[in-house]
Amino acid sequence: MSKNFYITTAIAYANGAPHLGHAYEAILTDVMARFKRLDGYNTFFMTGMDEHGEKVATTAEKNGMSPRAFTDTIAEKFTALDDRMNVSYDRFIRTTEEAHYKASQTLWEEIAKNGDIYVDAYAGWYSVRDEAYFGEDELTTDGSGKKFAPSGAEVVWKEEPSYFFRLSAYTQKLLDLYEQHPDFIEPASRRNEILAFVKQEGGLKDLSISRTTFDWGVPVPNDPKHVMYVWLDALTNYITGIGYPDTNSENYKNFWPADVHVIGKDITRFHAIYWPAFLMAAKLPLPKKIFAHGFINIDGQKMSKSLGNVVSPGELLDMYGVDQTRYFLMREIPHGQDGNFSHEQAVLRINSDLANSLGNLAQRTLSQIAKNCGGAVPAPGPLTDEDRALLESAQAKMIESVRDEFEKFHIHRAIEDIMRVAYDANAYIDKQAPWALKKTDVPRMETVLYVLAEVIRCLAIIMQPITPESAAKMLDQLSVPADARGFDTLNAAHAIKAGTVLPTPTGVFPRMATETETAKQAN
Ligand code: ME8
Repeated sequence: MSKNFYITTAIAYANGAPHLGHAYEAILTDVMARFKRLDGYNTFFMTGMDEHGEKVATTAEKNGMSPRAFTDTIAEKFTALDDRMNVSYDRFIRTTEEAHYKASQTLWEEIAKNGDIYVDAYAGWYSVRDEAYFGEDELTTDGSGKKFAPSGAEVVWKEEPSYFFRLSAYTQKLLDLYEQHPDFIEPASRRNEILAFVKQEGGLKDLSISRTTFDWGVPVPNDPKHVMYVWLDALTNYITGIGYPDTNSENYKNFWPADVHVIGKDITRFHAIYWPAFLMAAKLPLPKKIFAHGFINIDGQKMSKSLGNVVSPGELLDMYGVDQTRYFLMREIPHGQDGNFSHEQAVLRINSDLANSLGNLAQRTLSQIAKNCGGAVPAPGPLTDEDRALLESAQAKMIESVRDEFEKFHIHRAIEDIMRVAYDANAYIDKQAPWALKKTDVPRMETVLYVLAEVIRCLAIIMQPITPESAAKMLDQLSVPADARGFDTLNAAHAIKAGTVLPTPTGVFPRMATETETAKQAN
């Protein structure tokens, strides 16, 4: 039986071009999806666009376009960026798809059947930027009479007829869920926030789930004056994309419940409270985990249009390259915490880890094999303890610790484990000095180069999720067949074979000039 794995990103609002936060989330999710695929899982990775709601409708109007024509232009930007970043999604869902209307309306009807929807009138505060309702006690004022949501967005008073979801009935059920599945919300800091919110005095309040003052949304079944609250429709994307309401479809049976929804910390409440409550009401299984990543700051400051420090993903990809950008974001942003982007730090990491450590190791080893072993992997002689220790650390051992770290979304730690092997291999090559052995002990030189070729094979295989293109190049240079690149080959039984003919090596990870070097060149 194959093991299945279903992972999603949040679906981005179609109200502007993708920013670095979107790029980070797509890459993080892609790295995990690729890891699982290589680890033998039948994986489904979904990402997409959240196209309805007041925020999108207003932005489209400002641009003089119909919402649909406007969101088409935005969806194109997101898919182009994903494709450029090698984000290997299986499905890019758009909430304007016909199938999604059907799924959202069916989910609504199921919830209604359970008696959890009623009609009333909403009177309260709403933040269009967050597309969220807030209680008076959650707001702040600045003295001018304006009120603000915790995100800093201004709230407006809304009064309109509305359908409500009986969220209050799920307070205890949600608390039970968090208790029975302590890792349902990760990291723990986010879990604690949610617990505090659900445990608030009086429990959860019922949620307004329809709007009547605009029409850019999924019509409410049998009452088309109302469109669904955008979050109800948006969250449903996670089941639309795998075939809901056809619960007998192949994808639905394989992939629901999802293994993990990867989201940013600002939208934890919607995923950890509303989404499981809607699913409970519709009597559907719940996702296994909500992983909330942190935010990216620029040079220590929050990225914001008003601060003028918004870094576009395109700029980074142009400047550093795709794999380098992926590597840097995964290496620098610790599990679930905010991370910082700085140009200095990016260049430092790219040079020290990718160029000087991995790239240089491959270049030194492969050029010596080309020059001194006739371009074919040499045959090893008897192994020393040092040879064996290095080989073992790169073969079965490395994947074990890296897998453990991935399970916990500790990708920066997994990378540390991988880099440790690369540093050790560099120390080994320096100490063994195969270039000197060439004159004194050719069989030993061959053994050393063999050990290194095998260690590079393992490193390249395990780096595939993080730096897919460069890892593939390294594996091509070692003539590793395309069907022998899964994690099941990370062991001695699949070690590189002596006599394998290798193509002429070329550099994989170029070194970047630091700012001081660039400045010197300019003078
Ligand atoms: O919230 N750093 O869409 P969105 C890291 N449509 N991540 C960030 C970020 C930053 N600076 N800014 C935003 C929405 N994100 C809804 C989701 S899901 C059913 C509906 C993350 O375009 C954010 O946390 O505002 C979210 O996970 C994703 O980018 C899309 O944000």
